[in-house]
Amino acid sequence: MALGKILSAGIIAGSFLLGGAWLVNAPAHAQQATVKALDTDNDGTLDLNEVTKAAEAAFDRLQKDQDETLDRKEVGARLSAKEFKQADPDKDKTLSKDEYVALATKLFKQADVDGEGKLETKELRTKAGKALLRLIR
Ligand SMILES: [Ca+2]
Ligand SMILES: [Ca+2]
Ligand SMILES: [Ca+2]
Ligand SMILES: [Ca+2]
Repeated sequence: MALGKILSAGIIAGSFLLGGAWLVNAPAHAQQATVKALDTDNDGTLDLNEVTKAAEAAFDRLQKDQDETLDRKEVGARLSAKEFKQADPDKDKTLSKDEYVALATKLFKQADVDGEGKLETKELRTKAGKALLRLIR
């Protein structure tokens, strides 16, 4: 077999392997799927407008008893006890929609390391970015 042929066979086998690895890693891409669903203008990043809308939608979805606030139970694993406390400045032990959106906005600003007003994939992988995604998906 000519060297060229062996090489190209190797490259083809290699790309099959890479393709397989990508499929195996698919759950890790769930984050990208989330971003895609929230990225309404399809520019590949999340801006504050998109994040705010997603936070409001998540709030409506989570608050099942329709009392217009989220209690610890409704928030579930999205926030730790400490995070919940910090997000509740009026200390009524529930989060209003304003408090929920304010928290999302705060995390957005923390995650936007370069401060250009958009979160890219890399920034969504930071601690604040992950916390934000938990909150809004
Ligand atoms: Ca966008
Ligand atoms: Ca409620
Ligand atoms: Ca509150
Ligand atoms: Ca950014």
